[in-house]
Amino acid sequence: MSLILFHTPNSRSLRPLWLLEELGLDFDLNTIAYDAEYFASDAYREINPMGKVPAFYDGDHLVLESTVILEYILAKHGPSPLGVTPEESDFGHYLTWLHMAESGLSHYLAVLLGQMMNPEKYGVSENFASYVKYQAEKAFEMLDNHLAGRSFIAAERFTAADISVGYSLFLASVLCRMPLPDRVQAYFERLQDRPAWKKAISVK
Ligand SMILES: N[C@@H](CCC(=O)N[C@@H](CS)C(=O)NCC(=O)O)C(=O)O
Repeated sequence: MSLILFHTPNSRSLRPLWLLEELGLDFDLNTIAYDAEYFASDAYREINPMGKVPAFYDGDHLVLESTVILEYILAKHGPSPLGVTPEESDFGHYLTWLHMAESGLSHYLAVLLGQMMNPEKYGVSENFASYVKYQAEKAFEMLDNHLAGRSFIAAERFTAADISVGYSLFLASVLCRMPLPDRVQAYFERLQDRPAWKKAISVK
C-alpha cells in the first residue's frame, strides 16, 4: 500500500517527513505552499476534512495530527528503535514528550507565529500573547531540567519523541525567534545535525 504525505514547508508536517526520512521508507511527498484559501477549499477538504497539514494516507486510510502520524507509522511500519516500547522504563517519558511537544508547545507557539506573520488577521491581545509565552517557557524549563544528564528525551537514543520536540524547538527558536535555555539550545543544535532533518527541512 502506498504512503502519501501532504506537506507544507516549515509546518508540523516536518514531523512525519523527518520520521519517514529517518526510517528510509518509500513514500510520495505532495508539497503544498501555505495557502489558507486552498486549505479551506472543497478540493483540499476532500484530502483532509480539517483543511490542515499534515495529512497522511496509508493506502485509503487517512491519519491526522502530526504526533499521531508518528505513532501510526512506527506501529504499522516498524518496529524501529525510533519507537519506545511499553516494556522500556522510559515509555512514559517518551509518550509524554511525543504529545506534549504539540499540546504544550506548538499549539501555543502557532498563535505567536500567526500574530508575527499576519497581525491583521491573527493578531491577539498582549495579555493573550504573554499567556502563550508563559506556557511555552514553562515547557522549555521542564525540558531543560529533563535534559540534565540526558542526550535524548528517552531510552538514551534518538526516538520519535525527539522528532516531535525538535519540530517545536524549530518553531520556537527559528520561526518565533524565542530564546531557548542553554541545554535545550545545545540539544536542538544536535538534532539539526541529523541528515534526515537536513533533508526534510530542505524541501521547498
Ligand atoms: N495539531 C495539528 C496541527 C495542524 C496544523 O494546525 N497545521 C497548520 C500548519 S503547521 C495548518 O495546516 N494550518 C492551516 C489552517 O489551519 O488553515 C498537528 O499536529 O498536526
